[in-house]
Amino acid sequence: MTIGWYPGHMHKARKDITLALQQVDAVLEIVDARLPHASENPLLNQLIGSKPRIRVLNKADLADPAVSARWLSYYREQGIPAMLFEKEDSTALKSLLRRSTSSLEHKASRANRLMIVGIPNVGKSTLINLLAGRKIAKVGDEPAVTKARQEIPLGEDLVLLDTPGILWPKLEDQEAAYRLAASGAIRNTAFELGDVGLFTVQFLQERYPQAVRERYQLNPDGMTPLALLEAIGKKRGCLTKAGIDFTKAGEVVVNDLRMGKLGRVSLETPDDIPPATPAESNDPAFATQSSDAS
Ligand SMILES: Nc1nc2c(ncn2[C@@H]2O[C@H](COP(=O)(O)OP(=O)(O)OP(=O)(O)O)[C@@H](O)[C@H]2O)c(=O)[nH]1
Ligand SMILES: [Mg+2]
Repeated sequence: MTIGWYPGHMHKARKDITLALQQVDAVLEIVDARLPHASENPLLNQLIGSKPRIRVLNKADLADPAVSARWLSYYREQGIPAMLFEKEDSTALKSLLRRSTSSLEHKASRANRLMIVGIPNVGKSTLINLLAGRKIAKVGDEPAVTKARQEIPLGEDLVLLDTPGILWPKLEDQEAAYRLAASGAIRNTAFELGDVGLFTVQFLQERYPQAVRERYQLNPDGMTPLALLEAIGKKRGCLTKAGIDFTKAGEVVVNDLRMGKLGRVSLETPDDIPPATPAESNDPAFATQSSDAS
């Protein structure tokens, strides 16, 4: 099944972000630390252009720390300012605030404007609330909670802009689309949970077999991914009159992954970045960050 999700409010939000960016001084681009490349939106990349920005690898508490360290070195090599973040880390919050305001000069005419952008459900509004020190932006454990841009003044000199999470019209890389779906960035009704559950089970078998043993008390060695999903479904009572309910079994695995019940799992490493096709390397929508951004 081909996965894609680009509802009308995202199209509207994209237009709104494009306009609002004209008045923005710096950008925090939030990606998911478990899948930093798949969760990087090429549309936003194009829109942000050369404005100062920091790529924030959020939900680092759910990602495999060894893999996160590899991502940080990868971005360092690429000259992309990036940092790991998780909502409980107050030291990282102070450092993020310091880094994101360091490039901003005081303006007599208006406050500086810092926009937070990223895919759905990646933690933008949570971060806004942490930066603001109060619960001002609506947060929720599902994609598309924020439907419209919101401006939050932080003292006299700074305005934070929360934005709706956006994806892009066609998810060309379907492997990446499955990672996005597994992570929670795409609404569950936009894909088949059985398919994404199967993808997740296969991934765990390959990279985190110990997590399967510990969580489900099953030995995944030598099993097909389908047999493993079936065994998990049987253990968790995901049954219909006709046999195993693969949608429910898929949901069990995907929810366990999203809630960190399988331990700290990264869904991709820098080695998983597909080589750019010639079309992509000429297309500004796929351009990586310009070197003058700090
Ligand atoms: N484990 C973990 N969960 C987080 C972190 N940051 C945010 N979350 C959770 O992620 C979910 C989504 O958070 P939001 O802040 O609403 O995400 P958003 O990017 O604003 O989402 P949209 O507005 O739908 O685009 C919530 O359940 C948060 O509690 C984090 O650092 N670690
Ligand atoms: Mg939000």
